[in-house]
Amino acid sequence: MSDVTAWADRLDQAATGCAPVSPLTGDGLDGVETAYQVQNELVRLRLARGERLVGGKLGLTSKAKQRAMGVDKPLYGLVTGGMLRPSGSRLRLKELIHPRIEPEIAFVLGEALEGPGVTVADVLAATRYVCPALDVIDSRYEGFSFKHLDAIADNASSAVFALGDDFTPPTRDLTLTGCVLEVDGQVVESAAGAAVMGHPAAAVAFMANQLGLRRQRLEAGWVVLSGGLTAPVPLRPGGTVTATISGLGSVTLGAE
Ligand code: OOG
Repeated sequence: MSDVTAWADRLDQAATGCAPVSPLTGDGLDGVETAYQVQNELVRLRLARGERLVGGKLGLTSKAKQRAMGVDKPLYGLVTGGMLRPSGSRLRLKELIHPRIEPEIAFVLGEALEGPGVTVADVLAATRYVCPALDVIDSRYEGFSFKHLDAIADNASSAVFALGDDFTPPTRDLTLTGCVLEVDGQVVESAAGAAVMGHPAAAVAFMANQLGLRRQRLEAGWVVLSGGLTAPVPLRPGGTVTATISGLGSVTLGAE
């Protein structure tokens, strides 16, 4: 068994068994390409269990997120249908390791985007709708502690996500679009769209251009989560988290 397969199996078992593992960089993971190969294998295992690829997600695209995790470079992951929950759902915390939740702007693509050279304008032209999203991240590493390569291999800590019920064409200025994150009705974080790489569509362009290097692309119909606008907050039993994004509506998840 190659290192890539063994590392992907280790992360997959950590997720399915809710038992965190030590970072792969401590076990010789070296190089961005190998880390994305582990990610691809991890996603392949989910697809082999009958899941469907529905899009992508960015990670570590805002200073707030980079500071919170001590990692200063963005990365991307892939999201499957099994990760999607309707807004208003309650998650069972015993099915997760140590989940945290963060607000994001999601893009629903009407056309495929293939790098290199994809710009913010290209992303906006290819986008059919934007909507608010909550991204539940659940690092498979002990103590939620990792390096950039570990998080790439772990598919950007992806676990569960929810989209708001309203889908809006991308006509407003997303740099100035405000976001408020509430836990049990109390505001805990806030940000403007520009917090994500100066413009959330720049994060989508980054993913398309990175995929282009690996002869992959963002497909028409995919949803792309552009990365946490704020620092993440822990998801606690009995808690309800709501993200409201100006002009786009809101999205809620609870935990039990
Ligand atoms: C890795 C990336 C998570 C984001 O938006 O920053 C992410 C992590 O922080 O666990 O999706």
